Amino acid sequence: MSGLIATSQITAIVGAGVTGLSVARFLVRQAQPFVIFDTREDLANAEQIRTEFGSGALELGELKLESLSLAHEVVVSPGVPLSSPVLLQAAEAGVPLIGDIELFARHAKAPVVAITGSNAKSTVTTLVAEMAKRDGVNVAVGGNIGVGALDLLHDSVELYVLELSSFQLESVSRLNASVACILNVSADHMDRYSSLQAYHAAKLRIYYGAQQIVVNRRDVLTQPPLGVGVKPVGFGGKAEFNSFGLLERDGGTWLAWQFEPLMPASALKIKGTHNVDNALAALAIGHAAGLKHEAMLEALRAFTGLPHRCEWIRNLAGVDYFNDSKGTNVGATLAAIEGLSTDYDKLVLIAGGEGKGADFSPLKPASQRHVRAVVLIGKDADRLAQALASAVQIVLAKDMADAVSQARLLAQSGDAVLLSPACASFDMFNGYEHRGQAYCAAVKELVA
Ligand code: UMA
Ligand code: ADP
Repeated sequence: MSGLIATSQITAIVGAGVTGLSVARFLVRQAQPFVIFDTREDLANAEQIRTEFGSGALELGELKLESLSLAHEVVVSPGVPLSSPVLLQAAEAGVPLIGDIELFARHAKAPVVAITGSNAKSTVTTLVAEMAKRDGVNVAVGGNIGVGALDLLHDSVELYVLELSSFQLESVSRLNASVACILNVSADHMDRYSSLQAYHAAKLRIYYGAQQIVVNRRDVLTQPPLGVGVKPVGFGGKAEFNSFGLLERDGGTWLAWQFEPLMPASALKIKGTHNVDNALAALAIGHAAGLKHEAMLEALRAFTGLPHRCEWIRNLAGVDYFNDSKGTNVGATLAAIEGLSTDYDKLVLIAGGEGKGADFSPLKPASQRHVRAVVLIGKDADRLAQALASAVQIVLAKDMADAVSQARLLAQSGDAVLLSPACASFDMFNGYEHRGQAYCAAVKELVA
């Protein structure tokens, strides 16, 4: 480790992104020495990092075992697979590999609400944080939602609400959350995991040491492993004991705690039946965290949703246009199709991009039922076309503007056009926000 004295007290931080820099700031506060490693030789903010943390605090280029094995601990960023050969060698050499969430769990003094799932994490995390605020709780929200968890640590915080990815959970030994929830499990990141079981196993780590557990009653993969010994609170499906579910009242559907109606589903501003599930999940998590029902219901009534998640953009010629650019895997797109289909005659779906090794075939039955036509873009357009062949009309588009204009021609009054790609965006865009913005711009440019 050039620039720092090699002692067993040095922490190696792998990755100089949001996580790595939050770890560095944390270690500065703890007066602990560290070196940040990043495999990108041309790291754009390298000089800024050296100015902030010292000239010897950053090493760029290939990770080397000689460097890592001098550390007493290696804090690995979530985007760096623990299965990288050099990390495996470091672990074999006896150097503990941890993540920022493990460090966070060691130091957080207030209760932690931990939320994972293949989809709906950001929506539910934001909702729970809004509920806590309405209840007068000083809440800090972060994790996979874009804010390093260690940046949240503060003595004044009364409740932490963390969105956690499978990548972050892989490197946690015992989170000890006050409330832990897996919202749903469907295949994602199959380019990183050897199987759905391996991905599922990473998600299940959220339950280790949890005082309360919230599960999706309609998704068996969200159940804790045998032996966890905590009776879960449930959400989803029909009203049931110890659960937040749905019941019919006065000709409408109501969100309910056990058999007590709380509010009509129609009072939610977020669209689609999948968002009704998200509201129930947030209620169950907030309830387990001890939040007052009244405050939680106020938050639900006010919440208009996050951008790029089944976000209504405009109506043109009797057709509603939705931006669900954050639908980056098959499960998300299925939920968006099924969630919106109840309100429209048919959908015209815009999909495609970088498929992350996904099997697209589960989209076929829902497309057959609810989709008039699919307009495909991006690297895996052909794989999607093969998976959906014979189920639905398929059109290929050269870019987003072309996709939107083709979708407009295909949609009929009473339909909705839905961008929900079931893919990551990096083959054509800088991220899902960029892709969503390109879609919104093209939709807004359509002339009446
Ligand atoms: N890097 C290496 N070697 C590698 C791979 C990456 O050195 O082999 C370096 C990169 O050059 C870069 C840094 O590591 O400088 C990036 O680290 P990272 O990919 O772990 O990303 P962070 O910026 O630390 O952001 C991470 C999460 N990103 C990922 O898990 C990929 C962010 O989630 C999260 O908000 C942030 O920590 C704070 O917790 C984003 C995400 O895409 C939103 N998450 C995935 C998802 O939601 O599907 C899991
Ligand atoms: P995440 O943070 O897990 O990616 P988001 O709240 O950002 O979750 O939503 C991402 C996408 O997941 C949405 O754009 C939508 O396509 C899909 N989605 C939302 N709610 C659900 C749900 N309850 N089940 C499955 N998919 C969902």
